[in-house]
Amino acid sequence: MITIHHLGVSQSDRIVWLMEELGLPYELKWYNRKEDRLAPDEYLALHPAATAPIIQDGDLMLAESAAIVEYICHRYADGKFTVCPDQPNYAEYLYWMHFNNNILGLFFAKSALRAQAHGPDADRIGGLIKRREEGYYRYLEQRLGASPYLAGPEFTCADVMVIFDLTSLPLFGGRTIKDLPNAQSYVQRIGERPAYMKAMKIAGPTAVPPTA
Ligand SMILES: N[C@@H](CCC(=O)N[C@@H](CS)C(=O)NCC(=O)O)C(=O)O
Repeated sequence: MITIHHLGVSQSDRIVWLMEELGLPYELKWYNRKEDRLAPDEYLALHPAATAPIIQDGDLMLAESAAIVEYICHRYADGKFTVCPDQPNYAEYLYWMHFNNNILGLFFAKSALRAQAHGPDADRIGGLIKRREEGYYRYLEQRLGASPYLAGPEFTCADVMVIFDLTSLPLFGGRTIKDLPNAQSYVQRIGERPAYMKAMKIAGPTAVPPTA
């Protein structure tokens, strides 16, 4: 059975959500963040990349959300929620599967810039971050005006990948979607999915760790 090593208030909630969507069994191991909001040493020791999420499947320890969701869907669910190269929306699927890393990259750059607000390159880097952030969210809003889900008419792993950026990242100072009506309706639509509601109760940002 797959073990999800879940870091509290983190992107690993998307793996819980995926397992609930697929109806697959899993074991959840919960790790609280430290006072400084970073992962505890016990979590960092799980994998050389030391990022959340991490899953364990037998001897395999796998990091990186996009790799994890594809791995689970292909290995345990006959490719459900994925899009194959011969399908018309394959390119859209790929793009939105990778969107999360763009947003995360900007989020970390913004956080670093906030800490170095008066450095020599602050204006130039700040301008670049703003331009790229506007571009990503402009495209997101445009896409969700044209399509109910990111990869096309059906719910896929691309949706599993992106929701965290729109719901939880703002809790850490990331960009909100208050000015993006299509993105807001999309978040609401996803929020009504029973598996999503269940997963957020178990592992979402306001969930509490199970008592041992
Ligand atoms: N691209 C990676 C990003 C992983 C990542 O940055 N995870 C954060 C949690 S949201 C993390 O590990 N934070 C804890 C820390 O670095 O101390 C993925 O999607 O898995």
